[in-house]
Amino acid sequence: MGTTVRIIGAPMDYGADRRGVDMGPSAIRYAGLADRLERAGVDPIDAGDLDIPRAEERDPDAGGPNRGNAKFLREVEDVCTRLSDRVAQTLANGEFPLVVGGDHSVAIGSMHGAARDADLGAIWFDAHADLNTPETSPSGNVHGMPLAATLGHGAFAEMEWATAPRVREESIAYVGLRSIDERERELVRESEMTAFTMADIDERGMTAVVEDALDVATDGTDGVHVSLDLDWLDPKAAPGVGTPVRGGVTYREAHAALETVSERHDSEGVLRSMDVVEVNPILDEGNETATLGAELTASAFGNRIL
Ligand code: Z70
Ligand code: MN
Ligand code: MN
Ligand code: MN
Repeated sequence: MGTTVRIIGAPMDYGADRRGVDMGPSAIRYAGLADRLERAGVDPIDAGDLDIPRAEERDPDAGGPNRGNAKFLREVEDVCTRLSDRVAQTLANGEFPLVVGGDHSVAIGSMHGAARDADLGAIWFDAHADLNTPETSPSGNVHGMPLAATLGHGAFAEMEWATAPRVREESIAYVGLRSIDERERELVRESEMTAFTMADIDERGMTAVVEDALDVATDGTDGVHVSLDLDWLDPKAAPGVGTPVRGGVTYREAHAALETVSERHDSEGVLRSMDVVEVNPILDEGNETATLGAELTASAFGNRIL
């Protein structure tokens, strides 16, 4: 019997400036996510979407005393608290949680849930470092903060719903970093996280870099969370994202990366949870980015050419 993969839709767009990522879960489903997973050899169950009120009905400036510059922090807290419960429940049932976003702030909830009963490593496939806090964020967008939240940086230290004490800096690896704020650069340099930039991929090749990232995320942990932000890819391959950044990974490199993850999972059972985020169907061309999100997820679960 194959792994049961529970698809949890999180159509949240509180964390980003441009509307549209809330349609990501629909677009990724329409691109055949469940069928592709089935062909990859796992048993998908679509658990539907979390209930998420529209941003227009909410006040971006509401939220606790440490809200700083973070927009919709109260709403993000509400969604991530429910998502964390869902992810933890899914794991307790012996199923694999696959969170489909939504903007990247959903990762706060997925990691919080996945790290309740396990020391969790993480691989962050993203153009961005996502290490801002309510104090340091230049945009106030929480999708630029999920790793800071998980690690309990700045005001997040007081937010139990966000911080996951069992995720440690030394178990986190970035792959494909290329757009980083000045304060984030200092933090990444000072931290014990491992950062593989686009330059590392150019120099060493995707497969070697992802093997190293897997070593980092599996060393001393009980499992790995894979967080796939579609803006990791070059805008030519993935135009439908809120924050396109030139010079990203190619279609083929991306598949090679997720195939490398899946090969390690086949031999060592390392994967624990995953999210696929930041698909914006309004900005997409022919649902291409959503399709790529579905394809890459299937690659992570063992889909192969032959
Ligand atoms: C910038 C900020 C970001 C995603 C953009 C951008 C962060 N560092 N994250 N797109 N997914 O506003 O914090
Ligand atoms: Mn991100
Ligand atoms: Mn990003
Ligand atoms: Mn341990």
